[in-house]
Amino acid sequence: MRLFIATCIALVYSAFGTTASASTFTFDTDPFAGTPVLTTPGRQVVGGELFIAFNPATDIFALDATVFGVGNSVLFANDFAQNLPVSDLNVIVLETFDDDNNPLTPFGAGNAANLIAAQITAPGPGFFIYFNQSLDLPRLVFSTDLNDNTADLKILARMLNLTGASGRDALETFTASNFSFTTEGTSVPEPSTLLMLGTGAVGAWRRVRRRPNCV
Ligand SMILES: [Ca+2]
Ligand SMILES: [Ca+2]
Ligand SMILES: [Ca+2]
Repeated sequence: MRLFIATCIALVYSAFGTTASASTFTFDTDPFAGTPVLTTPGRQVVGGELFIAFNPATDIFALDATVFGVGNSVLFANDFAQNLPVSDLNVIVLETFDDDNNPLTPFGAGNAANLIAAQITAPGPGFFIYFNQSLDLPRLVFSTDLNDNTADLKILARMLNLTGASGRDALETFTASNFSFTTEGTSVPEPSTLLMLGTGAVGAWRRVRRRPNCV
């Protein structure tokens, strides 16, 4: 019996492990809401990003295609700036980690965006991941126009687990599978509906909790 229970616990743990290791990070709200960024001339970089742990082997960024104004298809490249395709691109993982080989001028989101803008020639919004030299970790960024070195930027996330040399090495393992464009933003429920849904969800959870068939 003891062995049986131990086996059950092990199975539960392994099932949990599988589920917990695949995370989806959803971004479906206006990145510049409440800011004058888009009507202010030149580039502004807006922070306030999510602090996350991201596993490129399993995890996904779910990005609302309507909210961000991108097409329905992820057009992906993971490369050094000078090797990026010049068009048909809306998600970039930038393997270039510095633009002047000088640590006294830390490589930031603006530097990364400039390298990308210099390479590509087709206008359009998009996302990029770059390695921030000061923070020593990668960040996910939205650009209103990847082609334009004055486009506004919103930092969406920083990946706290991908620091240092191993974090830089991890960037090359990102693929298109780590990104999903969704269209949920077109059917976001009204706040009152959300409140009702929330109450219902809590009720459902309580009903599940009261079920006696859990051993
Ligand atoms: Ca601006
Ligand atoms: Ca530098
Ligand atoms: Ca350009």
